[in-house]
Amino acid sequence: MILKPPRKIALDGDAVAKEALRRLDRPARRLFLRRSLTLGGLSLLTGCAISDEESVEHTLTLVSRFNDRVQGWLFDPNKLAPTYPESMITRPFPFNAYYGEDEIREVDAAGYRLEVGGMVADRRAWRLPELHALPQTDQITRHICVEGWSAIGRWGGVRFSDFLARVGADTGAKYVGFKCADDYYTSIDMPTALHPQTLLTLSYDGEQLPPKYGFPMKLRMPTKLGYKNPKHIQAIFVTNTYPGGYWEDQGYNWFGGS
Ligand SMILES: Nc1nc2c(c(=O)[nH]1)N[C@H]1C(S)=C(S)[C@@H](COP(=O)(O)O)O[C@H]1N2
Ligand SMILES: [Mo]
Repeated sequence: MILKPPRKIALDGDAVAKEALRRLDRPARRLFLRRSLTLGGLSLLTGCAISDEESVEHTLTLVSRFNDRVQGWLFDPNKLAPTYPESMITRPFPFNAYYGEDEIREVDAAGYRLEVGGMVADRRAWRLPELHALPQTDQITRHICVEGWSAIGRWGGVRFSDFLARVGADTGAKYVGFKCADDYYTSIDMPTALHPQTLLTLSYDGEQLPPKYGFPMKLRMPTKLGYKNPKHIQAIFVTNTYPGGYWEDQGYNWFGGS
């Protein structure tokens, strides 16, 4: 019988530590600035030994989750994102999705029901007119996409904190998750869900939200990057189980603050 030699991986500790440091967000990086981050230090930070390629990937994922925690600690629930005058609205406002404009989802208004689930007292589904009957507000804010563009737009709708209060959400829960009419999904932290500028939007620039911008509804958060703002929302759920997201599960940072 021939015994296979143990798989030997030349792991460049310095390179891994450097990559981890690069992936630490600015606020988290600041915490480490005075110390040099070594492979040993990384193991301490993430609580696991780093010995092969797989654990390198795992470690870098943990670094990203560590970034989430730091962003969560630093998030100020009372600090408002900048708002802009009407004259600064970007026209036309860009479209973006994980598919092209020829595949924009068309959601049927009459049959639409917003499902509400998880840690809420009232799991009744909502029809569009019921959402329009809630107090509405609007804001002109900047949307920042990690693909390298930003644009100013005007969205109107229901303050998400009002909606969460209506459905009797457990605001002590960690996450609010979203499922969309396409294959998109994402989730946010509860402090951001309750932020005064987080809106369940039904309109864009004074008109009913068009399909390209997420009809019938988009969650708009000027405190978060574009990919955290789900369009075509079909279900909202409150949970303590980490729900991830479409891009987040492919390596984008989960907190995604802007
Ligand atoms: N349902 C759904 N929501 C989504 C996406 C998507 O592909 N599907 N893309 C996200 C990304 S990456 C961006 S930048 C914004 C784009 O929104 P806009 O088309 O209104 O500019 O939607 C976000 N929400
Ligand atoms: Mo984006």
